[in-house]
Amino acid sequence: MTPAAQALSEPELERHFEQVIERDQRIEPRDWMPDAYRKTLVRQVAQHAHSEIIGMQPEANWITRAPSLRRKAILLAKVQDEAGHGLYLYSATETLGADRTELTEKLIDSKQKYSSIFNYPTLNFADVGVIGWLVDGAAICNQVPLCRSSFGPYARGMVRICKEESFHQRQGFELLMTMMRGTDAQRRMVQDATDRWWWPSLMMFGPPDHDSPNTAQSMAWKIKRHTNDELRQRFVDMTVPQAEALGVTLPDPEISWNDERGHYDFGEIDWDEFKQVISGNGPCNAERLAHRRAAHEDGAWVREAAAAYAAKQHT
Ligand code: FAQ
Repeated sequence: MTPAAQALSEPELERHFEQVIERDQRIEPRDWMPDAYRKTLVRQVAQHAHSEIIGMQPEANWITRAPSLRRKAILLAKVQDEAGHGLYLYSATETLGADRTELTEKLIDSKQKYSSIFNYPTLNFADVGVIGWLVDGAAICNQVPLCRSSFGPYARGMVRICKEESFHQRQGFELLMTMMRGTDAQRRMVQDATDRWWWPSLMMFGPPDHDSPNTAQSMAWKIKRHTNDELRQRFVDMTVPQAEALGVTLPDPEISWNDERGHYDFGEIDWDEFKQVISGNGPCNAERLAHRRAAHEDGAWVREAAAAYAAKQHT
């Protein structure tokens, strides 16, 4: 807190915070903020960071089996980008006073969530393309508005992350276009991957608005700029024409243009499946966490060596 702010009473600080939000300015780490604002940001940003790190696993599964050197180099770079996104986001939580080691422990002890989407398996190489197209596509739809989030470090981090995610989405689409121009077997692989990833991609946007405990307050604080359902609709509207251009069928017979609403209608999401996945019972939850836990333990010597080296610099 600046010396001038230190002289203000709590109600005055609160009024100042509200004015900053009203004027669409940014809250910065040293500014006064309500405890609940800090807490919800740490929750959302940590969960976002964990998602980027756990999200490396499904695609990394294909690095050693990529069909060409070019595809391997692209995939390797993409997976490394996700690690970078995790690091920017953990840094943003540290500006809020969180401790990255503690957050990692909460992740591997299943005390904090990560995105439901990364609990599904990647069964064939078309999954890599479909993750780029649908998963990065959904991530961009959700994250572009976060570039205007009220907390400065999060909003600024998101600008760079979104640029990289846009590139990821295009690489996924390009891979799928190439496969769709290939053999019948390749086209079947793309359709199969689309069938498996479509519904989980819609779940990435979170529960429906009437069942989303955090949305109203996060919107009032301008952490979130749109509701879960608004962003999900935006994603469907953007993706249906892309599926047509690719020549794949989205696995939902209820998708149809609604002239009156000016949007595509779509079918009911299986919210029971979503609840199962976020409570740890998805197809790959146990595998993803076991892998993350093992990587953490295997990296203990690196952390110790880095700490010893840092201590030496101070003597
Ligand atoms: N999965 O009240 P709401 C990526 C939880 S990054 C798991 O609606 P909120 C890049 C929620 O946390 C993908 N949990 O919550 C990439 C809350 O739990 P809690 C990650 C979910 O925060 C691509 C409870 O349900 N992106 O893909 C999910 O207002 C390719 C109630 O929900 C972000 O994290 C879910 N899908 O809205 C990487 C973006 N949805 O803590 C590798 C930032 C909800 O109260 C490869 N986050 N929950 O127990 C957000 O925009 C928001 O946090 C939402 C949820 C929209 C995800």
